[in-house]
Amino acid sequence: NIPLDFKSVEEKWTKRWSAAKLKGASLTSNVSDRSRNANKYYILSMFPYPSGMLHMGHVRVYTISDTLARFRRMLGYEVIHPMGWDAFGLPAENAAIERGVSPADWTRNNIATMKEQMAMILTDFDWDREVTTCDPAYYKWTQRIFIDLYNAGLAYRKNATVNWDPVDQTVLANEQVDHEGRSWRSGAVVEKKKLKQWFFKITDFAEELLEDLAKLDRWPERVKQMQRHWISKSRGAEFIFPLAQGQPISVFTSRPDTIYGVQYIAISPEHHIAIESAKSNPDVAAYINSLDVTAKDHEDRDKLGVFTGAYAKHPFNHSDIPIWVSSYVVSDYGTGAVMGVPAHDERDWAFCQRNHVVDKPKFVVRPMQTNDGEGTFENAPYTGLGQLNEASGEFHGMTSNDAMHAIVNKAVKESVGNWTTKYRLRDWLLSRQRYWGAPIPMIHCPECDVVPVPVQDLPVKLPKNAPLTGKGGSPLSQDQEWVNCTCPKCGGPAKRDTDTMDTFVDSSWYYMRYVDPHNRNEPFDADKASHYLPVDIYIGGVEHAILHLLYARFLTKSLHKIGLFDDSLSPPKGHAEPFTTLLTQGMVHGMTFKDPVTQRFLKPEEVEKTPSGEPIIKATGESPLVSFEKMSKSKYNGVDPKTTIRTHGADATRLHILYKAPPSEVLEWEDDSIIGMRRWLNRVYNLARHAEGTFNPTSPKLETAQMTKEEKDLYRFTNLTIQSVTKSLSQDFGFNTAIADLIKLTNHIMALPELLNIASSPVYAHSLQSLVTMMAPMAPSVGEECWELLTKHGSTSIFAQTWPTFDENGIRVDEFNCTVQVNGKMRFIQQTPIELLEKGQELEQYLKSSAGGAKWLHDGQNIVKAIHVQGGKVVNFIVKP
Ligand code: ANZ
Ligand code: ZN
Repeated sequence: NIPLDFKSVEEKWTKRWSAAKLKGASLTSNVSDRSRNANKYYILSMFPYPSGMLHMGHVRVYTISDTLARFRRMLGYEVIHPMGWDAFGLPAENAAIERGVSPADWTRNNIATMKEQMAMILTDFDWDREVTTCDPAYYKWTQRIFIDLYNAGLAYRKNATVNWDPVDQTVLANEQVDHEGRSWRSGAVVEKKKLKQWFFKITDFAEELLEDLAKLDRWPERVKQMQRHWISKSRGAEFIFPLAQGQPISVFTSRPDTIYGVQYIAISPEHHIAIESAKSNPDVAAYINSLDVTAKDHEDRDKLGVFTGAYAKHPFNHSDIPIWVSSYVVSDYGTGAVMGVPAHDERDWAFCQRNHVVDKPKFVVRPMQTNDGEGTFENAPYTGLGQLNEASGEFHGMTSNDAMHAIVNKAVKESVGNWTTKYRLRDWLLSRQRYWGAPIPMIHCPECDVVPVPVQDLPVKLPKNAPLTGKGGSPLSQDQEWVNCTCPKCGGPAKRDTDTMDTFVDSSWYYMRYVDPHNRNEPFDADKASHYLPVDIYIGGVEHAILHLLYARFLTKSLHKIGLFDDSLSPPKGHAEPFTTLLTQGMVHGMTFKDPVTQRFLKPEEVEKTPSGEPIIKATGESPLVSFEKMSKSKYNGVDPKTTIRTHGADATRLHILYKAPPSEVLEWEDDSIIGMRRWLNRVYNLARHAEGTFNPTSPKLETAQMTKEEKDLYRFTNLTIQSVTKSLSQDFGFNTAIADLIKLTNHIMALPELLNIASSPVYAHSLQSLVTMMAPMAPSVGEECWELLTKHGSTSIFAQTWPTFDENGIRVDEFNCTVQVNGKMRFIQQTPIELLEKGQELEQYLKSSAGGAKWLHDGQNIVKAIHVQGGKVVNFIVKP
């Protein structure tokens, strides 16, 4: 056996592949012939941010998508497997601020580095489809899409209280603020600021985005649940509370049965009545002003409120209801006003107690069984459903559910309310006061207000000279030459919008650009989009479950709606969903050592291994605590893909990634276990070397009649392997089981008595060919090398081979007809596996447990003996009565 020199094998094939590509993909030419009329298969891995460093997480995604792409091509699909760069965003701008390099140069260099790293893991991306979001040739179309959405009424500008990140000096979308009120990127506590901002009307699609989740049967349930929760649909009622003068206040409630328990109304500080009231009421003004100052301690702020001095009328009993202002009422949910029912709502209870709104909660619903729950503020609100008490007049005695209907019916009749549906989903705020993004292609004219940049003037390129300081809002506004322009409508002096778009806009449509990346007239050709979309499988991190995946769904639906493409050509019809299957890969965790005494994380060099392989701390001789955790600098548990590939080779690294855990689970990285994959590659390589010169490629299906018993066995084993590996790779992404199956096949081949008798056995050739072919998508360079050894030099690439087909005949076990007699009388004929011929007792047992046996040879009978005739083709059971 010769050890495989993986380094030179990798180098050799990387060179050959790129040479072949340069010559016009001659390497896989017969693949494209084969797929001319085939079904398309669009494999997409989430494009990376060009940070300059490929980490193990990247290696994992790209290994998965590359394996699937090679596999599907061999199956005969027209595969597209593109790659690009999510290249706008803050790190480039921060690098510019810190180190004075231009964001464009920084990004370009990082892309070059990462491209090399991607080549190191032998990925075969369609580089002719590459897109880079910071390239004017790309963001021209991002801007065009913005204008299209604007023209369709799906982009609009409004004054809004926005989330302001004081560290990154920019506005954040709601989705980018975590539940503690911190920025997803900088971690800073987010402040509130009032700014005029651009929004996409994602709320127009709230129902569709929610409904269509049901169609995504190949998405992880967890991701769909997170989206459902984010959109959060709520059924309830709206009630109108008239005022002595002016517009009435409308409230949204999920509990119309508590209408008689209303003791106050609370409106958000941004409600027009609050703003109006602040003009004449200094207390209200002071309260509202205090909100900006104390913006940081969310908690306390939301418990306080102020009485406006005004009253509304209860819609049914016309009693006076005091109107309060409090920031616990969210301005952009429901109607921005709530009917306060302290007796039955936790928050209203707490609010009343803290601000002394009323003396005593008014209970209107009691639990069905008991009288519990009524009392003073010393007790607790009763938030469950139940039965209405005498406080609800004509509804006294009804259950909550019945009362809700009766009460809303009455409200409808009296025109003071109705059923309604609300969503928690907010419109997508996309203005960013940063430099490194696509400029918003709008012009502000003192005469004409907002005017889109004419399409023929796109792209609005980023100015080269904007000062980057990270302080004080939009850098673009500092470049006066860039800002001042002419109004396209009236020709007067005007100014450009100085904000850039949220980078999530760039990434919400990149997979559409991939289908037609060089189009100079439109974002993409409608027919091409209809052909290639939706993406068949999308692979990426679960951290994008809401933001990116929801935005992408919204963009697909809105572009579909305005007619940029028609998905009716590609199944499933009328889908308007971007990604059919979603595979969320798990994280890669690194081996982490901790000192059990000091609890300090240990560097790998502080730990050594005993001869038996146990880790010990060099300094103390003690055993460290060992765990697997998310890789991080502070835990010294990072693994650099480059080092691993240099030590073990790209193929072994890929195999290890695929073998160690199912793709959606956490992968615990252990360098040691790569050795197993190297050994396997070595074995396959040596099998191929042994067959060099004598191997003849075989037809996919062989005649079993002439085979020896060993050949039949091998053929059967091979076909079972083909069947299961094909299923693993095409249906459940069980790469680990596929590899395990292929290792078993390798062992089976190696255990054959006559390893060398290859030339004479097409069955053996078939097995070897199948093994090497099925291994190739996962271990491409060793796959090629083996194939070249087998087929001699100058032949075509293994990736131009067709995937082995499964031969149903090959797994059929041979059978014979056994004639069964009882006391010499023929009773039944039983199909019996050939192995049981001449196997006295085993054969008898098999016949007894057959259907015929159950009838004629059942337990109660006393079988004395069995006589085997013709070596067992006839069996005569002698039974005593
Ligand atoms: C009266 C009431 C009585 C309520 C009761 C609840 C219990 P979901 O189900 O999440 O949609 N609410 C309405 N608009 C609000 C806003 N803008 N800011 C803060 N809270 C608001 O929640 C609906 C409930 O949340 C509504 O029903 C309202 O309080 C409150 F026993 O109205 B409820
Ligand atoms: Zn104008």
